[in-house]
This record gives sequence, structure tokens and C-alpha cells, in this order.
Amino acid sequence: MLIRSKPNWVLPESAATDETYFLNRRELCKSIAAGSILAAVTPIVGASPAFAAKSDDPSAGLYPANRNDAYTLDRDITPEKITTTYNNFYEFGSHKNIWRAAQKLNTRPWEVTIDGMVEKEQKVDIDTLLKAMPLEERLYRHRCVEAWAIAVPWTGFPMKALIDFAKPSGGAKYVVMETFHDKKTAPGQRQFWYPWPYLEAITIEEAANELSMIGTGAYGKPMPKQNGAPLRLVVPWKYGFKQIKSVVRFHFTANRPKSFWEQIQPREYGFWANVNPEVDHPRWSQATERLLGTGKRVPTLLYNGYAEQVAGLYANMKGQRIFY
Ligand SMILES: Nc1nc2c(c(=O)[nH]1)N[C@H]1C(S)=C(S)[C@@H](COP(=O)(O)O)O[C@H]1N2
Ligand SMILES: [Mo]
Repeated sequence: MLIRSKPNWVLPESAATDETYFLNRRELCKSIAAGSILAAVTPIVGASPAFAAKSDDPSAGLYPANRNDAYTLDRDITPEKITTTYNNFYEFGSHKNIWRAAQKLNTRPWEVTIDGMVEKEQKVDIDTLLKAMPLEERLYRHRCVEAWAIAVPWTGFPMKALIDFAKPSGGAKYVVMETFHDKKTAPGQRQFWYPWPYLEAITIEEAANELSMIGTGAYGKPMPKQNGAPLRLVVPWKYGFKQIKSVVRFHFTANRPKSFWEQIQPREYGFWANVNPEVDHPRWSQATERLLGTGKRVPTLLYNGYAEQVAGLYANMKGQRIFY
């Protein structure tokens, strides 16, 4: 495959940092402080900030969902403004500042295809699906392979509920997920050297793990477009690139596919991609991570701190390449 330019997140993390954003931390802190004072005295009606999902979203009434207190954080929640303005979403550009461009994404109508090795192939309208699924909020860490991290109150439903809904047959081993494909909306998809559409997969066993969620919202509201509206994968023990955004298809199969980044750089972005501070990326260390919005760098945790929930999934895979 012809790769014209390397995506900037295959560069060392220091080089991948969006300078225009981060050199301006003083200004950012000022605006966050001003924002929280305003939020404290202003009733939450009417206009939401430009970077938040619009309140005319037909699913807005489902939010906020009750928080599941089983999932706690060892760090502060990242300010909403940072999570929603520092993003990876290559469909809208190979840099962090895509949130404005992503507003072009039209999330209604949105049909989700469930096909492959299932009891019955079907297409479901997003709002029908959302009403059928048990929404809850969970506080999760998120660790990008580039060594930055955020902590987010996601809303969504356990992926197990989607599996039960899809009813895969016994031979199915993987859930393959695909992002929308529309060059008119997403200028990045005109870059023909990338293998669009974005594609990711996890095993059905991983999907059924209690931690796996389909994210449909964040910060008590519907998912902002730049974060992968109307639904994206949330598997917090894996590097961020597994967490595919704006999914239109769940395909059940016996065969392991090659995911988007695996097709581009198989040596660097493998199928399993479990977080491990001791296994460096071929070109940079994974020992620590930068907590966005804090100026702090902290040690990275094995399975991003979720070993208790997920280590068992890999107990019989010693010696295999499961950490990148
Ligand atoms: N479709 C699609 N999904 C994607 C990506 C992308 O470029 N396209 N980037 C991934 C990467 S590398 C990360 S770190 C997360 C970032 O999610 P966030 O912007 O909500 O923090 O989305 C993941 N999902
Ligand atoms: Mo990432």
C-alpha cells in the first residue's frame, strides 16, 4: 500500500503534541475557571457551549443516566472542554483540533447494521436501539497509544447487552466494527492512502467483559460528534485507537480481520493493544502518560489499571504479542 504521509500520531509523543493548544495552557486555565464559575450560577437551560452536543439531539432526554458507582478513578475527571477539543478522529483531519470540522457529521438518521454470524441480520435505527439498551454512566480512564490520557464520565450500555441483542451463533469469535464512510462529510476520507472505513475488532469474549461499553454520551449529555457520536466503543484497558468512533456496523465472524492501524503499521499497532507500561511502542516509551489539562505526568498502569477485570481474558496467551 502506498502511504504518502505518516499520521502524526506515529511520531514520538512530543512531536505529536498539538502545540497551538498546549502552549496556551495559561489561557486555557483562565477559560476553564471562568466556565466553572458561570456554570455554578447559571441554570443549565438553553445554549450549551459550542463544543458540546446540541440539545436538539433526539436522545437528549435519556441524559444524564444514573452513574454506576462500581467504577472509580485515581485521578480527576478531565475538564469537558479538553476531552471535547483535543481529539483523534482521522476522518476529519490528522491532527488534534478536529472538533469544529466534525460538526459536519450528520448523526440522524443513523442506521446500525448487525450482520454476519447472527441469528438474524438486521438494521436498527439508533434511537430505537438507545431506548432498548440500559444506559448508565461510568467514570473511566482513557489511554492513547501516544501517551496522553484523560478521564471521562461516559454514558453508554454494556457491550454484553448488544451481544445479547445480536445473538451471534456459536462459531462467531470476533465483533468487527466499522465507522461511517462518506467522503463528502469527512475530508480525511479523501486521503486515498488510508484504508477507509476505519475498522476495529475485539473478541466476543472481550466484548462480553463487564468493562466493555458502547459509549453513547459523555459528561451527562449525548456524545459530541468529535468524540464519536452517536455510538463508539469504550474498552478502557486497551489503547485508544481500538475505541472506534461513529460506528455503523457490527459484523460477527469467525475470522480475525486486520484493523485500520494494523493495516497501516502492523509492527506498531497490533490487534490486542492492551495497555502495558513495560512494553514500549517501537519508537517511544509507554512507562508514563501525560494527564491532559493538568501538566502532570504519571506512571502508566498495567491494563490501564483494569487488570482485575480483564487479566483473565489473556491468561492462556503467555508469549503472544498482546500488549501492542
Ligand atoms: N473512526 C475513528 N475512530 C477513532 C479514531 C479515528 O481516527 N477514527 N481515533 C482513535 C484514537 S487514536 C483515539 S485516542 C480515540 C480518541 O477518542 P477521543 O477523541 O474521544 O478522546 O479515538 C479512537 N477512535
Ligand atoms: Mo489514540
